Amino acid sequence: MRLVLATGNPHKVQEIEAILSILPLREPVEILPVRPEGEESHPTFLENALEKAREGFRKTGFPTLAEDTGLVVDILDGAPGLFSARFSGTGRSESNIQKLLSLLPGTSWDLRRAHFVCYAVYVDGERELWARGVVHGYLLSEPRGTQGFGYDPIFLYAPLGRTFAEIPLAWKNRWSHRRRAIEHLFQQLGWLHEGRDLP
Ligand code: ITT
Repeated sequence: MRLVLATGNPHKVQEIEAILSILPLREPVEILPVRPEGEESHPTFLENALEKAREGFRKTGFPTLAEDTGLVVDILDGAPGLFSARFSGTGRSESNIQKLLSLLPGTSWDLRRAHFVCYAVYVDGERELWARGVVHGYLLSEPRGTQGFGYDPIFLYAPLGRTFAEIPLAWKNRWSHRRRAIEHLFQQLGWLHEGRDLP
């Protein structure tokens, strides 16, 4: 089956292809990336994801998957949140990270709680379905690791004691917000064999 993926972010394409390769799909899914043109100006992640998915379906006529993701920091009232991509105004991850670190008020772990949230949406002209995935962690005071993208180098996944940039993609995909959202979405669609142990 062909599934359009409405995103302009090549890292997401790579991650989602890898996630699909580990899910117990009833039939193979071929990803077709299409770049959305909308502004992501809605007040919620869900509405932003919905707009991207609807646009992908409108342009291609194929069932479309889109997702909107953000890093949510409790002590900063949820920032960078919806503004995760353009937090520093440059669009560069290094600058976004530096701005975020400069805003953190202290070093205690309690002040450094954060989570990634991902809303994944599926649109096919008849159905519009969505699912949410979350992963909790802590922000380090300096980036560590070279894998992943975006805020991964400062996002410490506590059970491993490593950042998402210090582990292989296959590991990130076991626990990530994106994996959880997509797996739940595909369960709703009935695309997964049930009852199998997943990696
Ligand atoms: P599309 O909207 O075209 O899909 P985007 O890069 O604008 O791509 P989002 O708005 O969903 O995607 O994501 C906002 C930013 O959040 C993104 O640019 C990254 O900096 C960061 N981000 C998203 N997913 C991430 C992940 O898994 N790990 C680290 N940072 C992530």
